[in-house]
Amino acid sequence: MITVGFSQVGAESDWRTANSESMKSTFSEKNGYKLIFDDAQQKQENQLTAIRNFIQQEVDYILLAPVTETGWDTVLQEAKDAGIPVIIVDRMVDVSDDSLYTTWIGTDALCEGRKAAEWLNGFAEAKGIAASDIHIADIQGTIGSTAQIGRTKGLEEGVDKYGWDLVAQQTGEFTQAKGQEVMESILKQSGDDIDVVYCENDNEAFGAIDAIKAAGYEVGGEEGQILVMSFDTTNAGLTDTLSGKIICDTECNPLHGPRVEEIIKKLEDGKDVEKKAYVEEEMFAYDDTVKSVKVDDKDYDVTKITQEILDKRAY
Ligand code: GZL
Ligand code: ZN
Repeated sequence: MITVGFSQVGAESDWRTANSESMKSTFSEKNGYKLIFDDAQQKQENQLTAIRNFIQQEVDYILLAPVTETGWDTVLQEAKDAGIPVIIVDRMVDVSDDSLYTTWIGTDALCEGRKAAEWLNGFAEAKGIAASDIHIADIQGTIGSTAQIGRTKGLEEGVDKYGWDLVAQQTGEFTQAKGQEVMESILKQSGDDIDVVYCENDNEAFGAIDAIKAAGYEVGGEEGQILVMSFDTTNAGLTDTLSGKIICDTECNPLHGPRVEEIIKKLEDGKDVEKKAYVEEEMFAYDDTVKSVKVDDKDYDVTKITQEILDKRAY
């Protein structure tokens, strides 16, 4: 029986729930694992406590989904001194010595942000919308998390490259409630002048859409409507993309359970594993105005979402 301690960020989003279910169904007793699952409610101090508990319990592996990138060196040194391999899942840690963790498996948030910015440029060009007419509100994720850092950077590069106007930038902490609250305050400050809301995950988008409609505006791709962009492509997010409430949703795949198990099996067999493993990701949109985007000389298809695609998805 392999004992695995998993320190997870918290149940802030549909994405996080899908990730947790993937980890729990993979590291089940019938699969030969004892999983100790700790939910940190988005607080780093709870993760530090959980990791120290895992060390006390002498687990075989520590899985860490870090809420933010910094502040892990000390506790990871304690795990290393205890001879317990640490696998970083989803977001990245920023540590002085990368021997403090065995490997990282996750998604490329900067690429996701760049894809979304290229989609917006393609959409604006196709619709003949001048860059100077694009006023954007960025509802950021948890500040200091890899997803927020990469998605924000991707947008800001687009703002610089295409001359858009970044009107507001505020964290929605990846939750629906905070996303709604932030959207309400941004609309109060500059409602008539918001053309695009760049939500750094689906749950923020759900909240932002409620706030936009409550303020009397419409969401969608038509003239005078507010474009709501999002990330995660959860089932609820793609359902909103099918109706056009979300105009484009960039995938961030949460199903890391089987990938982490594959790494553990290799480690159990004494095999080497890659230090980093990125997961392939797609992009979906309400319509086919933009059919593909180019990021770092690589082309990514943009798929117009349909009910049958939605019905077939794993999450
Ligand atoms: C992304 C992940 C983010 C999701 C959010 O890799 O860390 O955290 O985008 C989730 O939905 O809460
Ligand atoms: Zn405008």
